[in-house]
Amino acid sequence: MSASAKPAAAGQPATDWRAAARLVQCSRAMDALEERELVPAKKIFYQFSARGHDMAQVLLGLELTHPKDAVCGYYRSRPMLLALGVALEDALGSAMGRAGGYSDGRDIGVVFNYPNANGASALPMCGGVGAQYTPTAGYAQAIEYCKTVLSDRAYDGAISVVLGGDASVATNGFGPRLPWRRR
Ligand SMILES: Cc1ncc(C[n+]2csc(CCOP(=O)(O)OP(=O)(O)O)c2C)c(N)n1
Repeated sequence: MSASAKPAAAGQPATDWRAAARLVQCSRAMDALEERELVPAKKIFYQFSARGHDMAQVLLGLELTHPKDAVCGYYRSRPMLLALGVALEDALGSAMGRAGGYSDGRDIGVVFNYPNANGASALPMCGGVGAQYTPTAGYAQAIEYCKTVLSDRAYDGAISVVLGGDASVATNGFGPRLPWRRR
């Protein structure tokens, strides 16, 4: 079962508020289930609630309708991944270290890698705070390269999106990208 119900890709689609509400409620229900039952039962070892981040991520994720769009997030980015089309059982299975997650139980469950043949992808994430900015800048450069050097029209209009906490902008992963630090 997928929690996603994307609006039509053509033109400028209106927000599908029913899909958005369902995704936000799914995200909150998963956080609550983990916090109240799965962490106390030691069936999950890492829980990073996305509560309060969920609505903005879902609305942003539903807008990423270009097949070459990509987003890199961090450990609170599950609502975005649900909006991109990740199945609920995969999202939960990953956190529980079960088969069916992104790496069949070989990741820590809260960071994602979602190559999406049907729409926007999630670039590989990691738990290092600030590590998401460099791959996102690299993907933006790749979009520009494909458009201007390779003349690949498939990348016209594609964007590269990053999510991060406020403290992450103090890390070296973010800092070198600031223009006044470029020398
Ligand atoms: C490079 C690095 N340093 C420290 C940590 C430990 N750590 C995990 S979460 C966190 C706080 C990050 O705060 P912020 O970026 O504001 O995100 P928030 O969790 O508040 O949404 C820290 C320091 C880490 N994961 N990676």
